[in-house]
Amino acid sequence: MTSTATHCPYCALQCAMSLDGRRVRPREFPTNRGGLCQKGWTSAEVLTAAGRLTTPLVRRDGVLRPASWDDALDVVATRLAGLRAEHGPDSVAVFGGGGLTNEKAYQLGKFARVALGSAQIDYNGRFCMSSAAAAGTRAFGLDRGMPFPVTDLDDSGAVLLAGSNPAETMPPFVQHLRGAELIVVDPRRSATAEQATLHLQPAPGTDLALALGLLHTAVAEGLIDEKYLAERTTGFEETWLVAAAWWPERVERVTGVSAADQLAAVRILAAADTAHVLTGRGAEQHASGTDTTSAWINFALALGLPGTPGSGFGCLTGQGNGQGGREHGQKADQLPGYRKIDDPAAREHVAGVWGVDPASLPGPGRSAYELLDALGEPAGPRALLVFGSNLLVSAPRSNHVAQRLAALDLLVVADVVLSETAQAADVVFPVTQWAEESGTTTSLEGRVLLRERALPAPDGVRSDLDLLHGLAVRLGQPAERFPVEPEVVFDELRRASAGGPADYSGVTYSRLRDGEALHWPVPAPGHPGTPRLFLDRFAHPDGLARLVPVDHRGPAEPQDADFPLHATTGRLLQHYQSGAQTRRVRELVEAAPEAHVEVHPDTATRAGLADGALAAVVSRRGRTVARVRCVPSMRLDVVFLPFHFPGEGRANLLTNPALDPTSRMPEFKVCAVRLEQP
Ligand SMILES: Nc1nc2c(c(=O)[nH]1)N[C@H]1C(S)=C(S)[C@@H](COP(=O)(O)OP(=O)(O)OC[C@H]3O[C@@H](n4cnc5c(=O)[nH]c(N)nc54)[C@H](O)[C@@H]3O)O[C@H]1N2
Ligand SMILES: Nc1nc2c(c(=O)[nH]1)N[C@H]1C(S)=C(S)[C@@H](COP(=O)(O)OP(=O)(O)OC[C@H]3O[C@@H](n4cnc5c(=O)[nH]c(N)nc54)[C@H](O)[C@@H]3O)O[C@H]1N2
Ligand code: SF4
Ligand SMILES: [Mo]
Repeated sequence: MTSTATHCPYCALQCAMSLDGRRVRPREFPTNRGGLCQKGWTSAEVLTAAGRLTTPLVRRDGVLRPASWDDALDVVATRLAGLRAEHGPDSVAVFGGGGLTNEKAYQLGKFARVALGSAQIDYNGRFCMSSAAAAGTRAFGLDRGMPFPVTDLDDSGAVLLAGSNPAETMPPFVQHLRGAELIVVDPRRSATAEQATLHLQPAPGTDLALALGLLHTAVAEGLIDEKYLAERTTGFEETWLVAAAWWPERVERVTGVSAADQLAAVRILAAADTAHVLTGRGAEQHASGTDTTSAWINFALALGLPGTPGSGFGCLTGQGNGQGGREHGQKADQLPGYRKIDDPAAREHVAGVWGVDPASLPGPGRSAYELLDALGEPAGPRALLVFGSNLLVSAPRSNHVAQRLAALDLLVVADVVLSETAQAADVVFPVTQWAEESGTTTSLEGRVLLRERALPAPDGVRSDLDLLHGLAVRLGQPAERFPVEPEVVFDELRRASAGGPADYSGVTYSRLRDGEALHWPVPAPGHPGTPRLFLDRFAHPDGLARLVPVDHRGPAEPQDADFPLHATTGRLLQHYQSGAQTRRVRELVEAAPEAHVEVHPDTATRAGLADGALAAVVSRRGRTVARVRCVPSMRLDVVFLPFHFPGEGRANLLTNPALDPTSRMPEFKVCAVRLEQP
C-alpha cells in the first residue's frame, strides 16, 4: 500500500501525518514533532462516516432528493442568473471558510467578483482571526499571525498566553512551551492554565484593562525597554497617557486579577532573556477585540519583544488554512496576496491576471455577520452559496441567523457531510475531502504546505474547484478562466499575489514536494522564504511599529439583575468547530457526547442545579440546554459552554452579535445570561 505524506485536515498547527490507505500515522515535522491529537488520529474516519455526502441533493416538494451533478448545477445556475437579472449582481452572496485550501479560497473570491460580479463575499475567518489581523496590521504594517517559526518558542524564557488554550486546541504545540515560564490569562482554569507557572483569571472581556495594567506596572517598575521603544516604535507617549490611569488596584477591581499577580507576571516576562506574548480567541473575539489585541501588542512592544531575535508577539491562527484563507480574496475587503480591494493599483494588478476590466471588480461588501443579517431583506442578498462553514451552529445569535437563512430564495451548500446548514439548504453539493484532493494550506507560522491527494474520490463526489468551474461556465464564463486542477489554480494565485504583502510568487508545488520550508513572503522562485519577519524593520513605510492608544470598554452586554452571569464560549479537545466532522467519529462522540455548561458549584446551587443535571442557560437572544458540570475553579460570575453541539445545545443561541468597529468580529466570548431549571 502506498503511503502519502500529508497534513491534518483540522487546525492551523497542520500536524504532519502519512496516510497508508485510510490509516493515519504521525510524521516527524518541526511543528508537531511526531505528535497528533485525538482529532488528528481519527481524522480519516470522516472519509467514510455515516452521513458522508456522495450525491448532489435538490429540494423538491420540501424534501432534499438525490439529483445528478448536471441537474443540480443547472438548477443553481438558472436560479442565480434569474436573480442577477432581476435584482442585480449583489443579490447573490458567497460565504467561505478558513478551512478551504489556498486554491479554493482564491478561486472562490474570483468566482464571486468575476463570475457573479458580486461584492457580497465574506467568510468564517471574520469570526476567527479578524481582530488579530486588524491589530497586527495596525501595529506592524503586516499580518502574519506568527511572524516566527513555532520552534522559536522552544528557547523562549517566558511565554504569556492571553485567551488561548492550546492544551485542548493544539495539543502537540504545548511541547514547544515546556522550557518557558508560562503565564496563562484565562477566566477559566483551562487545561493549559493547569500547566502554567502563573494563572491570571480575569473576568471575560476585561483583558484590555489587564494589558493596560501590566503596561502600567512595567513602567512603574522601570522594566520597559526604552532603547527599543525609541529606535523601533512610535506612539508610546500617547499610549502611556491611557495606561497611566490604570494603576494596579483599579485593574484589580475591574478584572479580578490581584495587584500582586500583575506584578509577578510583569517580573517573569521582564526577567527572561527571551520572551513571547501570544493571543488566542479568548482575547480577540470581543466587540473590543481589535483594541484588546492592540493592548497586548503595546505591552509586548514596551518589553521590546516583537522583531527581536528569540522573542516576539504572535496570534495563534485557528483553522487549517486560517492564515492563507485570509490572504487570497474571500474576505469582503480583499484581493489575492493580502491586497486591499479599494486600492487602485491592487485592482489593476489582479484584474490583469484575471483578464477582466479593473472597473468591473466590485468594491468591498458586507462583513460576515452583517451579510448574514441582511439575507432576504429588501436590500440584501436573495441567494447564498456556502463553502466550508456550518453557519447554523457557528454563527452568533443562531435563532436570528436561522431566520435569515430561511428568508432566502436560494441556499446552496457545498460540504463533505450533511451539516446542519446543509440540511436547511435548497441544493447541496457533495465535495471531496482533504485526502481526496491536492491543495496548499498556510499554517500558523506562515509556512506554505502541500497536502497531496492520497485516495480516489468516492463516486459522485467532486472538488469545490470542479463545482465552481461548473457554475462559472453555466454563468457564461470561459472554461479556462476557472481551472479545476489545484496546481494550475496555484500557479495563477502566485501571479495574482506577486508584489502583494503576502507574496507567494516563488512558491511552487515542486519546491513544496521537495520539502522546502517556505514561509511567506517568497517573492521569487529562488527566494528561501521568510521564516522571521520584522528583524530589521516593521512593514510600515517608516519601518517602525506603532503603539496604539486604546482604552478599556468592557463587555457590550453588562451583567444585570435579570442576567447576572457572564457566559463565555470555546472549545473542547475532542470536537472541531461546529462539530460537523468530529460528531461523526465514534471515539470522539463517546468522549464528548453532548453540550455541557461549566459552572462553579455555588453558582449551580444558587440556581437549584446539581452536577450532572440539565440546565437552561438563557440570554436576551435565546436559550441553550446543557448538562451542568460543576467546576470548583470557575469564577462565581462566569459559565463556559463549548460551541460544538447542534440543536438546543448550541452555545450560539445565546451569543451577542455586537461587532468590533474595526474588524467586525462578533462578541463570541462574553454575553449576559442566567441559569434556570430546563
Ligand atoms: N479541539 C479543537 N481545537 C481547535 C478548534 C476546535 O474547534 N477544537 N478550532 C481551531 C480554531 S478555528 C481556533 S480559532 C482555535 C482557537 O483556539 P483557542 O483560542 O485556544 O480556543 P478557545 O477555546 O476558543 O478560547 C481559548 C480560551 O479563551 C478563554 N476565554 C474566554 N473568554 C476570555 C476572555 O475574555 N479573555 C481571555 N483572556 N480568555 C478568555 C476560554 O476560557 C478558553 O479557554 O482552535 C483551533 N483548534
Ligand atoms: N460561540 C462561539 N462561536 C464560534 C466560535 C467560538 O469560539 N464561540 N469560534 C468561531 C471560530 S474561531 C470559527 S473558525 C468558526 C468555525 O465554525 P464553522 O465556520 O462552522 O467551521 P466548521 O465547523 O469547521 O465548518 C466547516 C464545514 O465545512 C465542511 N468542510 C470541510 N472541508 C471542506 C471543504 O474543503 N470544502 C467544503 N465545501 N466544505 C468543507 C465541514 O464538513 C463543515 O460542515 O466558528 C466561530 N463560532
Ligand atoms: S493539533 Fe490540530 S493539526 Fe494537530 S492533529 Fe490535532 S487537530 Fe490536527
Ligand atoms: Mo477559528
